[in-house]
Amino acid sequence: MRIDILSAVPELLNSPFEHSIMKRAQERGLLEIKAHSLRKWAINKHGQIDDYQYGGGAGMVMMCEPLANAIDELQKEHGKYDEIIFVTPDGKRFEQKDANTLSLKNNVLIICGHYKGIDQRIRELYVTQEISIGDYVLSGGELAAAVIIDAVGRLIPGVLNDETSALTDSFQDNLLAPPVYSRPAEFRGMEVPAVLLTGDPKKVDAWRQEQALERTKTRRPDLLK
Ligand code: 6GU
Repeated sequence: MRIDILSAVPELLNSPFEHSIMKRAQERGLLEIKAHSLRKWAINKHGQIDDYQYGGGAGMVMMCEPLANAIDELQKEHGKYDEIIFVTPDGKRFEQKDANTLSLKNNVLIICGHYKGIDQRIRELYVTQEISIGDYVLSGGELAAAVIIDAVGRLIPGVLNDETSALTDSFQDNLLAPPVYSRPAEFRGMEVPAVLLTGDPKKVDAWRQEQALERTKTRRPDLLK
């Protein structure tokens, strides 16, 4: 999977993909991530990519031409994108099932907005999905893009070593994950639940299922509807 990102501040995306699972995904050739500075397509030598909004009001808008020229050039170079995603707090809220769907695509572009967002005509002409990562406002789309790429990247087949581990994540079956324990068996007087020490996989599975259900009931009853 190839993911291009268009951003006014691509430096914000320097480190999130250079460690751990995202690093491994790229090393294995399963994921290619490239952040592009929108300033490369600025309308003048001052690097301008934003302008005042028609109708007045506070906040700048990211202009049509830099975005359109960037997208056209990138599509000429890498082929037509399967999805062109604009990350924005007024988009559809991102969920695990969206990560699952996106992990099957080959070629995706993510546009990060800043200021008051991007010119509406770019949204209508190019964007195929508008995604928000939650009901709060970030100062730009870059951290949201990093969240989406991390959630999607780890689902690409071959990225996780233990293929089953994505299947037991919270949300994959609309349940939160159960508690987990590691050594020692007793810590500050607190013991690991005895069932986990039985070596009986059926009992362990049943306990985990019950714990997952219990957690979901108390913390996220909305998931059970
Ligand atoms: Cl995608 N962008 C920004 N700027 N803020 C957000 C968001 C996105 N999702 C939630 N808040």
